[in-house]
Amino acid sequence: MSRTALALALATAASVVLTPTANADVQCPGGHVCMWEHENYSGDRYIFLDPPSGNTKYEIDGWNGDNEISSLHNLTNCTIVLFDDDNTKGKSWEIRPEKSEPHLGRIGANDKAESFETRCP
Ligand SMILES: [Ca+2]
Ligand SMILES: [Ca+2]
Ligand SMILES: [Ca+2]
Repeated sequence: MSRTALALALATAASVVLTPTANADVQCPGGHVCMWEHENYSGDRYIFLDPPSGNTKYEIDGWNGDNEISSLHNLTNCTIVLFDDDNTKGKSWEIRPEKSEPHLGRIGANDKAESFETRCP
């Protein structure tokens, strides 16, 4: 290996090390809304989406997420509104743009959400 190739290889290795290496299961890339089964973005990631502009309603699956969501990443410029019941009905909780909530219980919403709406510019 030439000196240049070695330097390049080392630089590549260094950049790989510097890249955030979060567990794939807890990943939520920029621009996405992610919701997890457990607190601190753990357990199953039931919701993973890149919401369009405007207001969009979503159903949380009855077997995979209803009354189970415990933490949420909102890496968007949208307000996320969680609803206690299906069809965006019932009590609601607002998550502001670029806000994440590792303990939805702090706003009284642990294991409550059954549907949600994204309100984007
Ligand atoms: Ca839960
Ligand atoms: Ca509920
Ligand atoms: Ca639901």
